[in-house]
Amino acid sequence: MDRKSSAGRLLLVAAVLVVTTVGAGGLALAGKAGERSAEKPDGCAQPDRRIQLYAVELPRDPVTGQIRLGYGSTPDTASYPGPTMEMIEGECLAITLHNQVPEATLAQLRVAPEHPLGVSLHVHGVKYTQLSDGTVHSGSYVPPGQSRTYTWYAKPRSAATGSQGTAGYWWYHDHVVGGPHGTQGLGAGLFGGLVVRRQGDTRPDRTYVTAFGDRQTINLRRSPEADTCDHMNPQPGPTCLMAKVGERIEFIVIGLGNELHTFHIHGHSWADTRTGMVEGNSKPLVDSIPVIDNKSLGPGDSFGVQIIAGDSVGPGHWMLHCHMQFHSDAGMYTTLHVIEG
Ligand SMILES: [Cu+2]
Repeated sequence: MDRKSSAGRLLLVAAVLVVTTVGAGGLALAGKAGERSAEKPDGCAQPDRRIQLYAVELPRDPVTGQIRLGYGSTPDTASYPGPTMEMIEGECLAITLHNQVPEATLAQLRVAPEHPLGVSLHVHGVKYTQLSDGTVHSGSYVPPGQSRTYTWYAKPRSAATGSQGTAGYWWYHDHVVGGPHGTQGLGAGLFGGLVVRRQGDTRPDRTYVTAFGDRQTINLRRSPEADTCDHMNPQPGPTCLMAKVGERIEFIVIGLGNELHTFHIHGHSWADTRTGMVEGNSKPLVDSIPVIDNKSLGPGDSFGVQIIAGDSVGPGHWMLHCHMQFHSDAGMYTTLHVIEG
């Protein structure tokens, strides 16, 4: 325990040094007019916010015995999926990733002996430079025991330039563990959700990530492991999707792996828009947007859904599942537990 915490302190010191070095380099580059920074995307001279992220080894899967890895805001809170990231358009976020996964574990997951050992952070949807790509290809990964700072920019929408902005529902994941596409890192648990909001967006009361993956899993678990809620006293978490009647619930839905799935919730529906909502009551607008309760999800896809828990249907244990019948039959389902507020 002592050894672990002193190692943690050393890592923290190392991370501070890395951040300082990268920060200084970025400043120097940004100081020269017209020169593009190697560390930061255009429009992101200085991070608005800095956070820490740890990649750690977790206890093995209790059912399959597979190696499990997770990202966490602290080493002790790492999970799969990892912490949900939230950004506002216009924001620039610096994330320092600390690789605490044992070298021997990474070696076990490696599919070719010449592939380097490390973990990384690769993100969808927002802007980043090659140095924050999170690949072996660009050298932007973290060897065991080391740290690296990644910079993400939630570029805003601009009517003037035609830029569509980055608001939406995205995800982040490892791209290095096992092989050049991070397939083994993803399969072990190194993934999480990202939501980029626009100023003025209605904020949900709760956000859950559901990643639909191979072997008929949701967040790498099949039912009954996908739902560990105590029905009398549910505590929200990756394996306990709960809400109070009337709360606005947001799901970040992610397609992992190689197969097609669908996202379906009983008793609830949503508008098929960026946020799952339609603002205003203009009939042409309202009629142009379908209201759905089932949406297809391909590998690498992500989307968001917002619902009002128990809206007109009340409390209950509402099934949430893939509607490919052989997937749901094999355990690709969980429950949204809606309780009285
Ligand atoms: Cu499925």
